[in-house]
Order: sequence, then structure tokens, then C-alpha cells
Amino acid sequence: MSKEIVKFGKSPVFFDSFTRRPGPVKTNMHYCPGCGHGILHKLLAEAIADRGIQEKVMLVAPVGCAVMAYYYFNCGCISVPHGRAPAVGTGIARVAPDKMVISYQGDGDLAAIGFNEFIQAANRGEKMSVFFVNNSNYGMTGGQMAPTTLPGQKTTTTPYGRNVEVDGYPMKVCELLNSLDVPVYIERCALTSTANIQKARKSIGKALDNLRDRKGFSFVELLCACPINLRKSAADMNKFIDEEMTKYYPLGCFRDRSAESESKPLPPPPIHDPETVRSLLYPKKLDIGVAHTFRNESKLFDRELRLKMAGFGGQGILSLGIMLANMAKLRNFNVSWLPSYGPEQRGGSANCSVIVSRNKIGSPIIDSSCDLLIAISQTALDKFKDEVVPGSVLIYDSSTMTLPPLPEGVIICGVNASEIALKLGNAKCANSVLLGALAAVLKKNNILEGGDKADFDKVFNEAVFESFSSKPEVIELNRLAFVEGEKAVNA
Ligand SMILES: Cc1ncc(C[n+]2csc(CCOP(=O)(O)OP(=O)(O)O)c2C)c(N)n1
Ligand code: SF4
Repeated sequence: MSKEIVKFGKSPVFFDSFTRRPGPVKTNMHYCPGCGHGILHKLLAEAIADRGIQEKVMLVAPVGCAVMAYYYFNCGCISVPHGRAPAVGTGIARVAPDKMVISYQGDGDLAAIGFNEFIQAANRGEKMSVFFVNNSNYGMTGGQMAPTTLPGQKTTTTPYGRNVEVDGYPMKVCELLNSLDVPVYIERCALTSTANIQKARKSIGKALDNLRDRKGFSFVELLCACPINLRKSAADMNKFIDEEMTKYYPLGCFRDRSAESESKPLPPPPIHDPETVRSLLYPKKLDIGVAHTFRNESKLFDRELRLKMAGFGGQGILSLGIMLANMAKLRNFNVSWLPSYGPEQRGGSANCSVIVSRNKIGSPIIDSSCDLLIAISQTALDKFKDEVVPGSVLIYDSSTMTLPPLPEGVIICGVNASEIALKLGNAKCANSVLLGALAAVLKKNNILEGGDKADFDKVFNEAVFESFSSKPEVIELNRLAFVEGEKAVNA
């Protein structure tokens, strides 16, 4: 009986010579002998060629030995940082729905650093097929423990074997994935015996069919050899996979909804009118501020000014700092704003430091003397009183706080900001009352001189207008609060 002899050549999806490789040798592979990646590369390249989708494939391979796929596959290839393949793949699938995204990831990559991105992409049912190389260790970096390392397995970081009490148990990615609703196809294969490799070939084909037919998220895990790091011969490596790894990672199909899943191509991405995008990103500039050449030459700004605001979260302390920072920005000063608050944010202590300077600002931190302290809680005042030095201005809420001993020469101003704000009908405008009080103190004590006096009020109005341009009633309220704060000090 005559048999047809079929001659298998190299898949056309592989380059003839690996021109993308650095260095002079452009013809040979550089996976280690016996490495599972080589077998998977071959199966994948053949499956892509069989389906005629080479021109459409975008192969995303992150750091790890997977990253070398880029040198061999003659299709769209992107090398991405460790763990980021499903995120990059999502981007490609969404902006170029005519492409077919393959994510090719190692177990350190997918099950450790990139697990969240992977599981979220799976849960969203992204149109991609993921091939997961489980070789039970971090191969490229020299055989460290991976999430998939077996209990008792020695690696360079578990020289006495993986201790499940300390290192946890191996992660079963197919099983975890199978708890989600949307993935279409989930299978685990092994690249060991010829029979297993043939099963893997089918499985890879199915994942690519689903990709081509836009059926949704497909996943194939492949138990693979890494003989170099596991220090085993090719035969012992296969034995380890077949006899030890499959105990934790049983082979088989966990889910196959390929037949009943509908083909759902993603629509082309929306095309945005560039003018609309520009107006959203850069709203029409309000007619405020000064020419970019303007430089305030007043003596006050010969050195940098260090301003600190402190109180409780929720009192508007951070916004007060932002308002002052914006005022400085509108007059072309360099400015930094550094907030500091506890984990509770609302109700806990909060403060911010603002530095205003004509020159570059070295550090945004104020931890010794400051030129201005606005304190609106007793705790805040007690905490920062030592930063107040002769010549500093201190503004505090006189209705609720008592003054601790302070150095001679501090310019002190108590103002009942919260009560004034409440009378105006909104406690939130207390910070503008404080800024009004500040304006009055700076003018009264001739800290601001000449044109700067009037300009302080003007730039406050500009900053309020800029911050609340779409809410005229809030602009009005804050202007009023500022005036009332100024009046309270001058009364
Ligand atoms: C953000 C980041 N973290 C860590 C590394 C170091 N790093 C490079 S490859 C690798 C391990 C890859 O192991 P795995 O994903 O299992 O792939 P394999 O090499 O075994 O195929 C690590 C930790 C890196 N390059 N970038
Ligand atoms: S280190 Fe392991 S995974 Fe990487 S190429 Fe070598 S055998 Fe393959």
C-alpha cells in the first residue's frame, strides 16, 4: 500500500532568517534546547498559517522568554513590559477591531505581576486568545519560584522546596478563569508526548478559530518544559510534567462554548472630531492672567514665599491652598502645592504647603519656618505653631481656637471664618473668607505694596472665575465671602 509522503516545511509565519534579532547571528533560535516555547512557537505559527490570518494577527508578548517571539514571527508583534500584555492587547483590539490579538504569556508574567490585568481582560470578554506557558518557574531570570511552582519544588528562590505554609499553593489559572461568566474557551494541554502535542495543536487551532470568528476570550494553558532551570534531561522533564505537574494541573477542557457563541465583531472605534476633542482638552482660555512676559518685581517676591494651611479634612484647606497656588500661577510665578492628609481624609487632619517663587522651586516641603500659616483647627495650630517665626502672618479661626504662646513679631489675625460663611448660607465658602482676611492683613501691614494691593483682589477674582467658570452662583458666593473676610479684619 503506497503512502502519501507529506513534507512539512517551516511555517511561512516564521521569518526565513531572524533579522530582528540583535547581534550578527540571524539564522538560529535562541531558546534553550528542549524548551517548550519552541514547540508552542511552531504549533502557533502553523495554526496561524493554516487559517490564513497572518496579516491580521497582532502577537503581544511580554518580558520573559516569551518576549523572543518577536524575533521569529513574521506578523504584527509587540513586546510589552512584564504583565502588561492583556492591557496592551485590549487597546489594540479596541482601536483596531480588524486585527486579531494573541497574548502569549509566561506563568510569572500572567499569574503573578500581570494577573489582575489578565483576569480583568477575561472578565470583560476581550476579543483575544491567550496562550499561557506554564513551565513552573520564572525561566528567563534564572529559575525563581513562580505562582505555578509545585509544593516542594526546588527553585533558586526556594532552595529547600516550595513551602506552602509560607509561599502558598500553586495557582490553577484555568480553574480560576472558569469561575468567570464570559470566557468562551478554556483548556489545559501539555507539550510532552506526541499525543499531547497533537491535542495541543487542536486546542490552539480552536482558540484561533474563535479569534478569527470574533467569538470572545479564549485561553489555552500549556504545561511546558524548561529543562535548563529545572536541571532535567528532556526525558525527565517530560516525566515531571506528565507525572507531577498534571497532579496539580489536570489536563482537559474546562469550558468550550465555541459552537454556541455568536460571532460579535467589535464596531470600528468612534472617530472624534478633532475640534471637539481640542475644546474638551483645552477649554477656551478665559480672558484672565497676564502676558507670559510679565514678571512681578516687588521686593516681597525677592525670595520664595512659604505658605502653609492646616485644619481638618473637609474644611476646604486643600482647596484654599489650590486657590492661592492658582493666584500665583496667574501672575507667572513658579508654584508648588503639596497636600498632606491622613488615610481618613475627611475629618482627619489635613494640611498643604504652597511655595511661590520667581525662580525654580527646589523642594515643595515646608518643615521649618513659614511666611504664612492659616490654621483653622486647634490641633493644626498646636502642631504647626513652631513654624511661625517673627514676621510670619498667622490667620486663625478666633471663634473656636485659643492662641498658644508665639514668638514676638508674629502678625496675628483672628477671624470667625466659619460663622461668616454660615451667615452667607454656605459653610464651604469659609476658605474665601480666610483669603479675604489675608488680603486685609497683607494690605494693612504693608506687606503688599503699591499695585500689588489692588492686584491681590483682582487675581483672587480671576482664580475664582477660572475654577468655577461654569457655576456663576459659586463665583458670586466666593467673591462675597472674600469681601466679608476683608471687612471683618478692617472692622
Ligand atoms: C516590571 C518587571 N518586573 C520584573 C522583571 C524581571 N523579569 C524579567 S523576565 C521575568 C520572569 C519571567 O518569567 P515567566 O513569565 O514565567 O516567563 P518564562 O521566562 O518562564 O517564559 C522577570 C521577573 C521585569 N523585566 N520587569
Ligand atoms: S530559560 Fe526555560 S523557558 Fe527560557 S528559553 Fe530556557 S528553557 Fe525555555
